[in-house]
Amino acid sequence: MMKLHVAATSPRAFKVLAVARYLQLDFEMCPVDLLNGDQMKPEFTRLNPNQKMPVLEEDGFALWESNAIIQYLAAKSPKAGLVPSEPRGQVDVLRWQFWDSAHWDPACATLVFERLVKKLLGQGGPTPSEVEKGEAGVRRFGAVLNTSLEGRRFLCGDRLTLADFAVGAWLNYAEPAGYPIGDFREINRWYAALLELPAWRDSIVRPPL
Ligand SMILES: N[C@@H](CCC(=O)N[C@@H](CS)C(=O)NCC(=O)O)C(=O)O
Repeated sequence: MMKLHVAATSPRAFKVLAVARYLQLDFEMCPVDLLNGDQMKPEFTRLNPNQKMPVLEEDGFALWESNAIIQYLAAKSPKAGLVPSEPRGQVDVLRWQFWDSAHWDPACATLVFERLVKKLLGQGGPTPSEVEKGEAGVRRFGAVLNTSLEGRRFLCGDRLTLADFAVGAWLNYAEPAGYPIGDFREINRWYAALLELPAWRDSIVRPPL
């Protein structure tokens, strides 16, 4: 049985769980308690030397990096169409996954960390310069996302793909982490459509991280 090692409140875990549920794959959920330092334990470090979740484990195969994990999940159910079959469609999905890892994830994660996680860790209030950096990133890359969504139902066109899961996952924290996206109407319209997916709604776990 495939195992998913996750701290379910994290957007990086969310995308993995939501894709697995959308595809109706069988899996065992193995909770990783980050506050308790589970990620530092030798048995977890053997799965991911970076000591970070999520990790997929199956028959001696361990895969880390959430965007790689969802590619693996999608490859198990090619007919579901979360990755298009033709090359340009495939690289469009990959493009948004790389964009997420390089730009969107770091910007959103900065605000989630400063405004929510620090409180949980007892590390005091947000650092203004970090909040400014996170907000600037969300505004800058959010503008790109907003424009890219114009005239299309989902991020890569009219069909739901992995790109929607990868990029949209961070929007689950838009309100509690105060992302400055109120004026981005396309993003808000798109996110409302994602929330209509049962697999999406069922995978949102609060409280934050
Ligand atoms: N790029 C990685 C990031 C994974 C990551 O940063 N996970 C965090 C939680 S959201 C973690 O496990 N942190 C534990 C630590 O750094 O000690 C991915 O997308 O899978």
